[in-house]
Amino acid sequence: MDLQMLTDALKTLEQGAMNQLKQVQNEAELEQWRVAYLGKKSAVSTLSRQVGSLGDSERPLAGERINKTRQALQEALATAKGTLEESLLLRRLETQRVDITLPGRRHPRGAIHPISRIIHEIEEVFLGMGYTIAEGPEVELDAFNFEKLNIPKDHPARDMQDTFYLTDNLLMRTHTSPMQVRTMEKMAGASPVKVIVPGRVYRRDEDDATHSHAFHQIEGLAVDKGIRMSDLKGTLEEFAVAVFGPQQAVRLRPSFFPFTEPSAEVDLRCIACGGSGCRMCKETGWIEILGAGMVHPHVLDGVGYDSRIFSGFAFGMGVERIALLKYGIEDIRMLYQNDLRLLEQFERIF
Ligand code: FA5
Repeated sequence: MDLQMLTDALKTLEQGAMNQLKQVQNEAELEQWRVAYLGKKSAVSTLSRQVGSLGDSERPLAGERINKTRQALQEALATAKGTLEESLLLRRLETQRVDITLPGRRHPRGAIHPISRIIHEIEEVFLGMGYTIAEGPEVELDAFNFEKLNIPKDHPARDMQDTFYLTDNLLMRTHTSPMQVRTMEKMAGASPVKVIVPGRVYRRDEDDATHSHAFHQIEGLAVDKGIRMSDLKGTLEEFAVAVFGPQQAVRLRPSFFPFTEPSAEVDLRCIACGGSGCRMCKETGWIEILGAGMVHPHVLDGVGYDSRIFSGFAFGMGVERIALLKYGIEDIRMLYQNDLRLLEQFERIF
């Protein structure tokens, strides 16, 4: 081996390396190339170990040429690496392209159910009139649902409110009126009482367009000295105007409830026809929404209010009926079917 041979070998080596580098397609191949041409066992390393066998005058020159070759290879490696990374990045950008003009993914958001909505709305109206809100049990004692409301066992009024019994004395409440008794017993003769009670109630009614076996009521109760029937009417008129608008009117018809005297059924002027008569109001111009009356003296005395000093009014409204009227829904069953086509019409509040 002399300097000339070494120089030729380096030249061939460099040419071969450069040609091969052009074929490199990916990082693994580039690494193989690096190990082959610049690694410890590469041809360059082998040649550099042979420098020792050259004469003194040739050795520095040989070292210099070897270094030059190594340097050329290293530079080529760096350039190739840069090019490769760039092309890989371009390929990735091409395949993983993000279309920023695509519409975003919609996250479904809930809306308040029309029944809850109308309950909230009615609560707001009565809170504004100084009422508080209470809730009572849906599984109720016969005593509260009937007896203390002046409906003894075997009273014919029970027929109108048949229900689901758990035991002889325990039943699914048929109305929110038991909360009249519970509230007054808790207040034990103190006044004034002004409370509304929203909640679910149950009856053995056949389901149809206006009846459900489970539905909602809002009970109202006001007890104080000197409360009169005109207070009841004024309160209900204010409620009707707040929920249905300034044109709304209410009508009281004589009725019977064992726990109120006098008693009334309260009608709203028909929302659909404005009172002229249509299918919705069965041509009467009015739609019944609640039962009401002056709290019966027996009930007051039974819960510790002296009926010679105190008087009060109470009402129980059917929430579904009010929702049907307010939102123009034709069948009460639509409120329970969870059909999104109906529910999506209500403004999303969350
Ligand atoms: C009562 O339930 C009495 N507790 C109301 C009351 C309270 C009177 C306080 C006096 C003093 P009634 O059975 O009429 O009354 O029902 C009241 C309202 O509930 C009805 O006007 C109606 O709007 C609604 N309602 C009654 N039954 C059903 C049913 N099966 N499905 C849907 N709504 C009903």
